[in-house]
Amino acid sequence: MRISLVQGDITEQPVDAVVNAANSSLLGGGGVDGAIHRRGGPEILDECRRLRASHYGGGLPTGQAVATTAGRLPARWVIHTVGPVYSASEDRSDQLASCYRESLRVADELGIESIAFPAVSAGIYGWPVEDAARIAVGTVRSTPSKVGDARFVLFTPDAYAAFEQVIRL
Ligand code: AR6
Repeated sequence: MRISLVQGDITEQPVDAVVNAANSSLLGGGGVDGAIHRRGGPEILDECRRLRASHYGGGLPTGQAVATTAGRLPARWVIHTVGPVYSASEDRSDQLASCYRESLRVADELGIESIAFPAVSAGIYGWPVEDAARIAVGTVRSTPSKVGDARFVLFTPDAYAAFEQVIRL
């Protein structure tokens, strides 16, 4: 698997799947979630609503991932995953790692070749970006998958710099 970094907006990535840092309601929100629904259009929310009704009435659990159409995005699929809210008193790293592992598992189920990840939990959910980057890169590197092209798409220069530090190691 080739792992690369891009600074920019994940909604512009022409990849098979973009990963969304969603919340368990699957009904949208701010940050990258808001951007994906805005740019992708209502088809994504329609499918999220159907998934809630059929499988996730209680919400998509933290650390899990599920795919929908990508609507009008230049991608084929959106893989929604729910990161943990950062806690200084409890180590939730396994849940964050699970987001990346489960997204890759769903990607393999779909048979896709390229995937773009945001820095899950590193925005509204408050995860320190250096630590989020270490978990993200470490997990994607160590997870066996048939995906050939995995990109981390970082919105801010700070997030890009943090991922760049980690990826060199
Ligand atoms: N492309 C790539 N990265 C982005 C974009 C974008 N268009 N927009 C923001 N980011 P966040 P979380 C970065 O807050 O911390 C939502 O309300 C952002 O700079 O989107 O997992 C959900 O519904 C940060 O580095 O996700 C949940 O309620 C990273 O994406 C909650 O926020 C993640 O920030 C999830 O919080």
